[in-house]
Amino acid sequence: MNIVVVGPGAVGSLWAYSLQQAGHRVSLWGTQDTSHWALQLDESPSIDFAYNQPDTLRHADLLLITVKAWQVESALQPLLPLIEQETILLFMHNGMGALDNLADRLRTFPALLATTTHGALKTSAHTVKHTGLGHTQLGAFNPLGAQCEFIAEVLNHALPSVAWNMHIEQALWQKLAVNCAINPLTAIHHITNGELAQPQYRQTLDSIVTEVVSVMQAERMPVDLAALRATVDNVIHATAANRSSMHQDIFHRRRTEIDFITGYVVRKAQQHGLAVPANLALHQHIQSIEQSWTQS
Ligand code: KPL
Repeated sequence: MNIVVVGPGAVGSLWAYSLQQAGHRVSLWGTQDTSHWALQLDESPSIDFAYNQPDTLRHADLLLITVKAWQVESALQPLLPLIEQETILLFMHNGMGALDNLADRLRTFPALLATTTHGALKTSAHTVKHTGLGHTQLGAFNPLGAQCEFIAEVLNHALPSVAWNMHIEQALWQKLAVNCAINPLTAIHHITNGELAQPQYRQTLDSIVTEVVSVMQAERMPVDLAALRATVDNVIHATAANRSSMHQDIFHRRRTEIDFITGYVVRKAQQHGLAVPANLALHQHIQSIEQSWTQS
């Protein structure tokens, strides 16, 4: 397939490299002013990718959009007039709600949503490390996307394991709950994911997850509080040495995904008339850190 990876950060680069290795014609689209970009995955040889070449968009069968949630709209708007209506759009990012304002414009394209637990780290502009094996789930964002189940097999061949999920919203909510629990707390306290296992965080983690579950129930998402709480603990242990993406963003003074993680839960809670004080406090705390950078 002709594949363009839009936003080749850590996860995008991991997929770009793996898909190219699996025999696809992969190119990159990003913010650099260049026509080629070399990428190296772990100890494998470096591969040279076409970069920001409009022809690759015109011939794309698949756009894999791996920019951050808050960049999705601005990254995609200028590309839509340049691609064919048959081009499949696959979105992979943390958080929810990034496509809310785009749904109408995407109606004529097959659009898919994915969530992955693969760990990836950009160790330099041209090198990426695959820090943890994971699982990827994808499903339809719109009716045209529902006809693209075969993409799961394409991805599975390149970077297993991948499964099609008829209820991708449920998987996205589960991941959202994990991110609500881990990301803001690790960012605020400057700690690794594993340090959240310390007893002083137990009460806050319980409150965060309980609130997210109440919103999920209001959204009619099937959910089990004890199972979700156990999932959060499992991720804390499985990624114990990691610094969460929000922790890294705060450390590097980059805009975080808080508005699409905790902020999404807060907005949904307001719509349902539910109180989510623990999540609200974390949302405000991260926002105030971000605001302090523009003021200083
Ligand atoms: O998705 C993550 C992130 O850092 O954004 C977790 C699961 C918390 C792993 O670090």
